[in-house]
Amino acid sequence: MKRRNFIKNASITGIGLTISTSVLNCKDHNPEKNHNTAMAPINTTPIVVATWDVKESTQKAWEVIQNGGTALDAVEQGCMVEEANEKGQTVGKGGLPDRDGNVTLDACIMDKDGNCGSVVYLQNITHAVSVARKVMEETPHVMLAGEGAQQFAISQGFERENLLTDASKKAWENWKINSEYKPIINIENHDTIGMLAIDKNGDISGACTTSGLAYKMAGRVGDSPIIGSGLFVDNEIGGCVATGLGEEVMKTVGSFLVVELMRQGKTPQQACEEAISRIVTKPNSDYKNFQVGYIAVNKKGETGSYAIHQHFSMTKYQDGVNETIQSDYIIKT
Ligand code: SD4
Repeated sequence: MKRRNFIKNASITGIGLTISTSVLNCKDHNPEKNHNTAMAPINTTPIVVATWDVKESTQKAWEVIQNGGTALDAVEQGCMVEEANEKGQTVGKGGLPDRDGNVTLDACIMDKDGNCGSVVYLQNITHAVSVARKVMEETPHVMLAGEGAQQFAISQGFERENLLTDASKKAWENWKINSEYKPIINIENHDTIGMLAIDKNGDISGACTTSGLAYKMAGRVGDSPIIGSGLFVDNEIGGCVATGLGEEVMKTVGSFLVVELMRQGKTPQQACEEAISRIVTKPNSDYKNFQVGYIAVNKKGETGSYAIHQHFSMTKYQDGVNETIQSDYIIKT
């Protein structure tokens, strides 16, 4: 094993040991010891947060919660708004295709009990997040891919649709003229939607849905459907979702890292900053040329968001106010 890889692996193991020890030492995490002292929810004030400026999506999720729905219903239905929006070229219908002209979707969802479902390389079905939920609820599996995922979706009543809109086809045809293979991260407009919500019971769920990198290689899958990378939720601690260059999020298991940092006592903001710093400080990191952004919420309803570059934003619906907030970022020059 190369030394660099050895050091990386050793430090990952180190984190694992720290976590296990803290879990063992913390009586709040020991179900046996706490048998008669059920943990009261710390926060019962609903909140919805999402990556980028997606106020219609957070509005929908908020309404679901106000009408008595669960955080799980809220994140699914909130994400569905953007998946159906043909003008959004990074999610669901109208998403930009891979370099061969095929629109392929990645999505996942995770509930308060730690259940999760995911679809990767899904074609011809608009609501990837809902298929992910069906994987979670109707199968013994966590992840379905490609043709199998599509067949499963159809068996669950989803309709086959052509997801490549005229606008996205045109953009792809223009890209092909100078088709240097260089997948683009959109750092200025909205992108992959990741959403976290706390419902009236104080329970947390999250979801993430995307068409992935524009003009990616056929078969490429990013972080968005990978539990622990694009999304992670622990109902005792909080949740995190990621956007940006999925390869870099996967290499650091970003969303899981943020939740574990919150478990160790960091605020959501501090945890997001630390996770971004891990990417930027990696040896030979090419961080100047890619974007990664995280948003997080903890059990108290405190939030954080942080990115490598400027122009990342988080939309937050809390106390009846639906607003998009520019995130702080690490590269100031
Ligand atoms: C991916 N993380 O497929 C997604 C894309 C994205 O901002 O979020 N772009 O890597």
